[in-house]
Amino acid sequence: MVDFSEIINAIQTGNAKKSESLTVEYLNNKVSAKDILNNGLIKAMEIVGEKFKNNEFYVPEVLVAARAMKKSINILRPILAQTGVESAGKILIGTVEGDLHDIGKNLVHMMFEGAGFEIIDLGTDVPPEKFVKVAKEEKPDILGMSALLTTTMTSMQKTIDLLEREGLRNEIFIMIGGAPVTESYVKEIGADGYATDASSAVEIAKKHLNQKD
Ligand code: B1M
Repeated sequence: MVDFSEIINAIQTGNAKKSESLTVEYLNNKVSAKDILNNGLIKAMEIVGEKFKNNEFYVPEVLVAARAMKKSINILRPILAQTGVESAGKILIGTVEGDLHDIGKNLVHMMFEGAGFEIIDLGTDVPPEKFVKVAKEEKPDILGMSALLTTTMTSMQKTIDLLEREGLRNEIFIMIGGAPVTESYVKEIGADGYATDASSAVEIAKKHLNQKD
């Protein structure tokens, strides 16, 4: 059993150089990319997520940890693709139309990436038509929408309505989030799930995908 405490520590402290060099070192020592991903990178981001939830970490710490994790993922990605490691699920994510806030959405993206999900990130100001077009093409397990403005959160409803009209609604688990979004808004617009923070978003997604299996 390989001891991944060094890389877990490097990621948690946002030491991207160390995380990168340790990843290369593990690979040179014939540790599998899958092992490094599951027991090093994902483990580290789980701890970061937990600390964020408990207010032991704030946004800057999460961002630097995610950046370190990304350095390692970039090294592992081509190897993982070759060895056909299954992703935890596919998520299509974006900030809704008219809304340019993306700090929270990017955190959600990074936590999903850290948890082994395949992410398609459409960025900000994403109109319902774009969400639906890409959902048709990519067939994600989950559609995640983020909104920070009370004036733009209505676009979530428009996206769900369009998915419904296009016959895709029941194929996809729809998650929403962002400061003005509430549990009752989920029911109001007919979404499936809501999370107050990035690590809870991953927990909810995993729970849903496990139930589906
Ligand atoms: Co804007 N802004 N802003 N802003 N901005 C707010 C949101 C606001 C509350 C400030 C205020 O007035 N007190 C207010 C909204 C009022 C309202 O609608 N109720 C506001 C406004 C009005 C505006 C403008 C209209 C200002 C203007 O131009 N007059 C304008 C709109 C531009 C536009 O979008 N069209 C605007 C612009 C901007 C900046 C560009 C300057 C900048 C954004 C930069 C960027 O994102 N790249 C900005 C910022 C930074 C903020 C504040 C200060 C911070 C938002 C943030 O990043 N929070 C914000 C005030 C505040 O919140 N204190 C404010 C940190 C982030 C980690 O939290 O995004 O909530 P959050 O994400 C969390 C959770 O919500 C959750 O997980 C994340 C991590 O834990 N989550 C999800 C988020 N998405 C999720 C999705 C999920 C699950 C969980 O599933 C899919």
